[in-house]
Amino acid sequence: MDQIRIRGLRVYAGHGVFEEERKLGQSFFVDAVLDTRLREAGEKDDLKLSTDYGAVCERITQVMTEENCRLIEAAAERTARELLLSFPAVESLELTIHKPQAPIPLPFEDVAVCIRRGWHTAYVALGSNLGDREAFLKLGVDGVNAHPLCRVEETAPVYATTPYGGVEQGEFLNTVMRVRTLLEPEPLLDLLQSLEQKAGRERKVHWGPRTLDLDLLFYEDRILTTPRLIVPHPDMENRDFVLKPLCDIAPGLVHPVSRRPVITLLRKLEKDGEVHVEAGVKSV
Ligand code: A4P
Ligand code: MG
Repeated sequence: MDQIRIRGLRVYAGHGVFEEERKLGQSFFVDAVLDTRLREAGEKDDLKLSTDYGAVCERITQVMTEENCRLIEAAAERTARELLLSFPAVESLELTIHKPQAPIPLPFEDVAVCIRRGWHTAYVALGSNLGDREAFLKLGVDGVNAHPLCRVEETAPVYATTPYGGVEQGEFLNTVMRVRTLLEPEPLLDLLQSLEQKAGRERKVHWGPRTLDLDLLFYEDRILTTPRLIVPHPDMENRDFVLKPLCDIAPGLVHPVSRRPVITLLRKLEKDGEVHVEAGVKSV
């Protein structure tokens, strides 16, 4: 991807473990490499289509000086996050904070931390078959969108679906949303579970009725297995109520394990498997 590069922005700030450092301050130097698309701005010669590097320098200075951190790691983390939130055309960035006057009692030229951070794309399945189902799906979408580090980019149509999994229970409503997020997978799962709780979800029967179920289907093309999280969602291939809305918003998405596009998985399931989708309902 194209880049805007800033090198050696001097910021006088009070980051440090020692009280003296916090009181007196010192010079820090910041380098930022911003990954962003520049072609359109270049072709049209229009600043509005790019990211204003002057504004980026001002934001770095503001964030670095408004709160003192003990560690430059923390200052870097805060600054990277605020830049990604303030400049939405920046997809990811590399941020380096140099502290050449760090209190090290030995001759040295420079010490620095360098971090890479960026937006991630995740797909989340929503399901409800208890109570005001549409309102619970809306709670899921709005709840994710209200988190400061998440944006819901697109929501698929809602489908009425017959229950899958052998438990006798009411009809479901299902959909899928695409989320742009700065959260890592486990904090994103924490958010999803907190919203399930907010919807009054009780975990009684495995695969049983629920006010709101939020499952993480994909997180970029990462393959994860932790005690709390399996990504991609392992049973997705058998669920047309997941694949159908997913294909409405991302038919070409490639499953990183089977390496097949999700539209191929849906076609196969529609041909050989159980069908649960009844009808499209409406948008959340
Ligand atoms: N977990 C692991 N991986 C993930 C992931 N990728 N996303 C863990 C979310 N959670 C993940 O889930 C159990 C544990 O899975 C969580 O604590 C999390 O750490 P749960 O929601 O607490 O419990 P559950 O109901 O037993 O399982 P689950 O997986 O939510 O149920 P399913 O598999 O989603 O099935 N029929 C229709 N038509 N539509 C439906 O939406 N849903 C189910 C529920 C059954 N039948 C359905 C539908
Ligand atoms: Mg679940």
